[in-house]
Amino acid sequence: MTELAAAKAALKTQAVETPSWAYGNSGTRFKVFAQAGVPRTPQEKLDDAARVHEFTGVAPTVALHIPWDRVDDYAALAEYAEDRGVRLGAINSNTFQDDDYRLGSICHPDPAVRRKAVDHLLECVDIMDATGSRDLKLWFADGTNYPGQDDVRARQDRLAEGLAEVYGRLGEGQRMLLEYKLFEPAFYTTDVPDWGTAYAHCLKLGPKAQVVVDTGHHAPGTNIEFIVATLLREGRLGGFDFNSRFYADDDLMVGAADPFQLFRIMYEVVRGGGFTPEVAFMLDQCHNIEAKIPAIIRSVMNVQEATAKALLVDRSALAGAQRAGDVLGANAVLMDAYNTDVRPLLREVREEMGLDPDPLAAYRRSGWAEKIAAERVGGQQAGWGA
Ligand code: PSV
Ligand code: MN
Repeated sequence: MTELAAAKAALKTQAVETPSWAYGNSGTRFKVFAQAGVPRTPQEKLDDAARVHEFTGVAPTVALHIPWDRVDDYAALAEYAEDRGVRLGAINSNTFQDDDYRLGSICHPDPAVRRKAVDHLLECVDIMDATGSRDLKLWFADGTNYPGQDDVRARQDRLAEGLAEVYGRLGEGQRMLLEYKLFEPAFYTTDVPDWGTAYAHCLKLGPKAQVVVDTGHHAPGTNIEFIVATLLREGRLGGFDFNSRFYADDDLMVGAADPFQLFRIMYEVVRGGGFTPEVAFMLDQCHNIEAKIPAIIRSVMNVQEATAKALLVDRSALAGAQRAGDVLGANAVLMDAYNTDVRPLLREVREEMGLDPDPLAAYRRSGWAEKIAAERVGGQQAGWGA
């Protein structure tokens, strides 16, 4: 197989998971802007996600967020998804929206609050049993705002204890993905602020505990691809929450702020053998001012473009230049791949998959946006936090 054919074959196997919350209304702490046609139910979110998969061919699963996507019958929801050609993906827990969590959840000083948080996580594993989901995604808003507010070491002990209980509940083939975030909502200390802390906890827990890299959760200037390379090397990269940031946790479309960074990350993924189903490629985005479904399609396409460029890196030429200490030559190999216009290649890939080569145009022509705007009238629109 030529290198191009191999790249095409790999691109056809790509899977990008879309987040249920990206289909709902979102905003900032200043304003949530409502949009016409936004889903009112988890089922309607799945209807929209099915369109993204229909037009891109590479978005077969949808992440749920509990309690935002709470339903009475999760097995029925999984069936609903399958009837529409998609599947339910990671279950995202939420231990940040109750008044009880003012001082934290799993790290809270009060054991009763910790119990409540861990019970929620255990409930999420029950949901995974019903949906057939493999991954439990854990992000904790836990931390402190003021020096001295709590014992930061004791908080680590509480975290370890809670995580161990949930780990013990994981079934065959299930995993927990521990997500880190530098700051926010806590402003002084965060209990899982970085990949090192997440990795240390995962290492103690065992192989079913993996680190998830949310691209928006780093300090400016952080070399994320190095973190990716390291976690892959250690067998602990469970997945990504893709999005873009200019300033902090902006949750903009992946590849919008820094497509070169996304390429560098995807190159390390490919280089490190991470382009497999063992690594979950998820979006974690909020489309506050732009139309949601086209923005999600655009995001999936941005991931495809970065992946295609990463797959096109001439690895043997690169290795040769690196061995020879040819600094400029090695850099040129990487830049050649990055500067390749892969859009014609991806159009071909889509045509070979029986898809329209232009997913955004195909979506626009489908009339789905007009249909949902006309039909989804009344009821409570889904929104961040609802
Ligand atoms: C936290 O900022 C986070 O990235 C976590 O993944 C949450 O589950 C998600 O955002 C909620 O949008
Ligand atoms: Mn995230």
